[in-house]
Amino acid sequence: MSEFKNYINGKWVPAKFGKTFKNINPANIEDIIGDFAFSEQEDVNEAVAAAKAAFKTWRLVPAPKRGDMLRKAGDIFNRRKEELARIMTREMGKPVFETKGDIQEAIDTAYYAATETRRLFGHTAPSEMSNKMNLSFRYPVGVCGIITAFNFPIAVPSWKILPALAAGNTVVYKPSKDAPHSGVIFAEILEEAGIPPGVFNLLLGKGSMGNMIVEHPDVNLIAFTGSTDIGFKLGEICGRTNKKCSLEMGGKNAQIVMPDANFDLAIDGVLWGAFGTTGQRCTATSRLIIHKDCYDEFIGLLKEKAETLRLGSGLEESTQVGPVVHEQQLQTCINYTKIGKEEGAKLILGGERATDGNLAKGYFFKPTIFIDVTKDMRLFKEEIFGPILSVTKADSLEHAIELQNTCDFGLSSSIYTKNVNDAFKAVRDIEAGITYVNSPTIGAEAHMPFGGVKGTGNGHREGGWTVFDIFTEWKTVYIDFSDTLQRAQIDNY
Ligand code: UN1
Repeated sequence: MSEFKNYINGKWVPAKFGKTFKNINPANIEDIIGDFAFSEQEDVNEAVAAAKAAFKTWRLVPAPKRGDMLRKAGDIFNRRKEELARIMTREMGKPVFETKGDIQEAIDTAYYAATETRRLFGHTAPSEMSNKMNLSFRYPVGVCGIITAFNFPIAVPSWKILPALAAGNTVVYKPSKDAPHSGVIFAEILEEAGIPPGVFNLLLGKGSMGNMIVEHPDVNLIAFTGSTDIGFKLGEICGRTNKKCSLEMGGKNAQIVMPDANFDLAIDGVLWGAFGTTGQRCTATSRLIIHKDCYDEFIGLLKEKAETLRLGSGLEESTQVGPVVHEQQLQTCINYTKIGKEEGAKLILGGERATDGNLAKGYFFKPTIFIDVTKDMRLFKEEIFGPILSVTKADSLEHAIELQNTCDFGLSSSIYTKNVNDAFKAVRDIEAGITYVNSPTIGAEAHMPFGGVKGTGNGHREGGWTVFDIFTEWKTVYIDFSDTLQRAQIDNY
């Protein structure tokens, strides 16, 4: 049995009390991936102390030199892409073509962050007074606690860890308990890229250990991706302890289809959006809002194509949809199917566990479509994080946008139409951090801001240039070379 350790202060170490936990392949629960360190408070203390000590020197390494290491990390991700994709698929389920895309996002992020180390622009501005200069620059926050989910086990951590390091912070990273092997590979790659001991530390373990990181007084910043429930709890701790905190949480993303849309394109879009990653994306299309003039026709075509989706182990070439991540998630899908039926929505596809042949060995749930879902139903409102799509009828574009906005979340959104006026109205009026026109709700690119409004986020954006607003503080500098005391707002007016 393989054993996987923590990476603290440049060394691979077991959890202090020697405890471990097992992780299994969700496509075949007889396939045990290994024993992973089960970290507790002592391990957290050690990792945070290492990160705190390393910050003293790492912050002074010239940013472009830090960038050189990140570029190298990007090269290693690229070199290990095939091998790593299979490791990720084995532990979290999505097909290999998707895990390769996940790694590509990390490669893009690494190269982008490396380049930003030569920019990280500040601002200069005129002074109110003579012989005085005003400037401002970014500086690192300190020790960053980074906590992520299983569904993008390389991409999402890379969005946080790589810019954090680029900006001169040090990191304590807790990957999901359902994707710890990917976390181990992440650490291996940063080690090989030459990131010095203590600058990046990996702690494997379960959810409660995340709380210990957030509570630790020497952690200065928390960046979290995961459920809204947990995000809100971590946000409360950060409020109480006055930590900088960036939260990326749930979604209930809708795709709108107008009668003039290219239906083939819109169907491919919604199938990829709803059932890609088995619906386990915060950007997944979990609601489809169809204009009444094409409602019946579009549903007919959608069902026909959705029936052809191939379920299976993500390690098999032909698989389009993998398993859900664990038994609890399977149960959630079963429960929501029951809820949907009780609420009066009409089930037209799936709605049950898939057990044919080898599928019985894993947590497979059939791609599921409910139609005639109304805005008061739980199916319409709650994030399921599984392959369940709710379809709702809209009377007009305005009604479709209103339905899309009737939601506690605001991450991603999409509209399919050929009418440029309708597209721009949707872009303007949809309440979400991301709107796609004629493409699905998933597909964020590394160099653009990523994040959401309402219950999805707390005002931050990862990705692109905006991620540095999370991982840096501003220093404002006034330089007076007048040789006199110039009292601002007093002597000059
Ligand atoms: C997530 O679901 O947590 O746009 C991130 C996308 C991906 C990232 C999703 N590039 O769907």
